[in-house]
Amino acid sequence: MDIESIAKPVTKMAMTILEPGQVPGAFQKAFQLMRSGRPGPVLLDLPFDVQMAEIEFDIDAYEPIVVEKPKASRKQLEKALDMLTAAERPLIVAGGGIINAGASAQLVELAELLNVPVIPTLMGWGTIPDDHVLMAGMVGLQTSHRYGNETMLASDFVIGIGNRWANRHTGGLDMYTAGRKFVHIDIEPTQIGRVFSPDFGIASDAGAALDGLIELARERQAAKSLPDYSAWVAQCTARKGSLQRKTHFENVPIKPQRVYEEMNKAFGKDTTYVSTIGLSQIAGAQLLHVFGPRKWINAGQAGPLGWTAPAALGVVRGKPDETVVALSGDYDFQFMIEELAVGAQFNLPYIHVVVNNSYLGLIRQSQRGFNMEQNVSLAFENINSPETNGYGVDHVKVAEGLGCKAIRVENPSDLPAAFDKAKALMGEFKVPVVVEVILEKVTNISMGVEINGVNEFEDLAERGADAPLRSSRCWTSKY
Ligand SMILES: Cc1ncc(C[n+]2csc(CCOP(=O)(O)OP(=O)(O)O)c2C)c(N)n1
Ligand SMILES: [Mg+2]
Repeated sequence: MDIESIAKPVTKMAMTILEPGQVPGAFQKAFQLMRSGRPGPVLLDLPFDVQMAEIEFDIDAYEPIVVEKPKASRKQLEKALDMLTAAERPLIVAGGGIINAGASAQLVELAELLNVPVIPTLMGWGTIPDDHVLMAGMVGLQTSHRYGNETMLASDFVIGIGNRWANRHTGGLDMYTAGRKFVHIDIEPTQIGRVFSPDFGIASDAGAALDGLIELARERQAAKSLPDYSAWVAQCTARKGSLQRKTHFENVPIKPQRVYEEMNKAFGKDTTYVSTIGLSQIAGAQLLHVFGPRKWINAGQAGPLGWTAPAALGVVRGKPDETVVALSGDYDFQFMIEELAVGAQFNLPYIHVVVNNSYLGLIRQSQRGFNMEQNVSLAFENINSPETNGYGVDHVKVAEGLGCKAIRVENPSDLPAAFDKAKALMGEFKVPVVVEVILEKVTNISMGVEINGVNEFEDLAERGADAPLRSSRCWTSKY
């Protein structure tokens, strides 16, 4: 099988090593490539005869090839900062490159020095904590906040750092770019100008750029030459206070918005969420709160169904002392459900919230208007598990059969007790604990095709009690 050709489009390098003498060099190259620029996988295929061959190799004399990271120069950063400070309503778009660079603290420091609001992307979520006064909301067509989109539309300048202007962040480019100037900083030079031409682009590691910008901002602060953005920040904060979605629904079957409200209540700021795709990814990003880098582990726009469970196991392994909460739709969960047994076998405890709408909900929503809903239902009459009540697979039985613990919730008022019990079970049995929430089957989650045209299908928050777990510091007296 020609695995090299199969893997090429989804790796940074794919190579079948045919000569044993090429092994050291191929590994040397592979390690350098996977770590340079935007990190990513490489594939080395070792045929059996190459695996078994003996070669001359002196490990003591081996040197890895240095991973070079481009660094913005002072001159470039001066220009970027001049452009920012010439603006009246600037924003920083913070991408996942900042997390990769381990530079979230510098991002917050720069934002505070300049007093400029920050829009994290889906992959940059957590670079600035959700309850920080300068966290201005996420922007986009799906995983975004109402206040984030309004703030982007009100801005006149954007500096993007470690981001890629993904189409679900920008929506239509005319709407996204009209009336504002852009600076783009990314580690990968070919990303600059790929989506639209910025007014100024810099190829740089996000951490190096932030360090340089902080130095300049400090100098200008000392010289009292930084503009005062407090009025603009106050406008952004007011939008954050007034443009919320309602979460406090009491319906049975449960509305998804309520699940996220209860999750925000049940899980502390140290929680790491893991999510992949579907309406749960979208609604989760709209309504959950994330308070630090690497606390939102997400497949971004790739969205490979089934990723959540194995990814969560990896996160538990990587962060053994932290609370890990995975979030899946019913189909995402079923895709790799057998991985739960790995968690049971190796004592990898986490809570897996399964929001079961008995539908491929995102697909159903996208097919509205085509009368195709019957093709995407996951429900069946499970006559041997009548308690599933038309919702198909008995996830509680399957999870228990795989050595895990599981709880089913059908009433929103039972959610707090279920999350408490899940935490206790996780502590006692050291296995994955599934909390299956039976949702209403048909829900449409906010989305649209332009950032000024996101459709809201549910009621919006009109008073504080409608959205009691909004980012508290930023909820103004309007309600
Ligand atoms: C491997 C794979 N196949 C197909 C898709 C397309 N897809 C995206 S969301 C979705 C439905 C997901 O259903 P579920 O996990 O129940 O989530 P819901 O939208 O109902 O919350 C599908 C089929 C995908 N992202 N990945
Ligand atoms: Mg579903």
